[in-house]
Amino acid sequence: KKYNVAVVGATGAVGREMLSILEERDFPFENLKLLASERSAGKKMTCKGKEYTVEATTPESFEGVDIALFSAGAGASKKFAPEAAKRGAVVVDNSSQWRMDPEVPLVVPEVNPEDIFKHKGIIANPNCSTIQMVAALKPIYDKVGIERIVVSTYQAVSGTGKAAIDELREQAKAILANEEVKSEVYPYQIAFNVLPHIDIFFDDGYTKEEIKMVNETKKIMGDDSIKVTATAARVPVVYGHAESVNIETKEKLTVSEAKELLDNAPGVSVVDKPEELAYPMQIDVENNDDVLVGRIREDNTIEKGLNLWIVANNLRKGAALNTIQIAERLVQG
Ligand code: A2P
Ligand code: 11C
Repeated sequence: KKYNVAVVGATGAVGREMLSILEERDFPFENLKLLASERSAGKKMTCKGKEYTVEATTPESFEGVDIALFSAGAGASKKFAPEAAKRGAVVVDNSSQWRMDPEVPLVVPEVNPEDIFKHKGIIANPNCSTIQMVAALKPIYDKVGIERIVVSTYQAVSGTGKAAIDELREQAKAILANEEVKSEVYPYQIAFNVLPHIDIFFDDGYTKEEIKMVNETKKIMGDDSIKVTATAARVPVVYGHAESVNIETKEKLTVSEAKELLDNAPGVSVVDKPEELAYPMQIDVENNDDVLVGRIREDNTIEKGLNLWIVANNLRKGAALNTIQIAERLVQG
């Protein structure tokens, strides 16, 4: 069977990756509809060698659509995902809009694939920094349990979107040319700088990105008792998020046991040979879909603890690929 697929936000940083991944993985689509805002209507884009014309998104865009892949921001998802679902499409939504809705499954296929089939028209794709962390921690959780997670992130500007990629490149050029630096996407210069700030601030001092990691981890793992605390930072990197993750496990897990578990985990690769200076880096995931884990060490300050360094491509495993993997499971039934 072949499906009528719509990509909402097709012109964006994640939408473009979605088109590449639909092509690379030969997703069984019959018709493909590329949707974006009115600004992009009429623009041409190609997928599997065929040219498509981008259309402005309206509720009627979803007539006859079987699967709608959304990555056009929370506002567009709020407005259009229910319209798509109402017309019989299954929405796989990459925005933060529906993730914590109790009616909406929040899925990482390596972690909780069974939740896909509980959907009522909308399935949510988690935040990129959550996806790579839970994909790596799930095998450890299943084996020895996890009491507490302390995570600090080093996130690429592509997580913000295309405008932020342009801003980083332009600022870097301006600085090297001794020209004036303009910051429009971020409140401060991002080139040659690090911002301990992703998404909006809440009254308690945490950012929304940090709280997404806390809440989404519990929901995906199906365990509210896991303690999670996060600090999210933006670094001047284009593709790939890195995370320093400290975990306290319920039972003891040695470094070699952890390496073996992770080596056998789907979608995860261990890159951890300090003697050869082999560790995961953001430059390694530009063309690698796996979640890379390295720097695996025992935390000697507690009885049962590990430190890990986790890196993945935020636009692919963190967004477009995970979304399409959900759609693949959905059509496999
Ligand atoms: P457009 O290119 O027409 O602005 P990014 O995350 O890279 O900034 O991309 C955001 C994507 O979401 C783009 O494809 C953008 O389209 C799309 N988009 C933004 N707002 C809307 C909206 N209200 N309805 C549909 N698509 C939207
Ligand atoms: C970032 N994690 O890197 C964000 C991007 O909740 O879908 C994704 C925001 C979200 O900026």
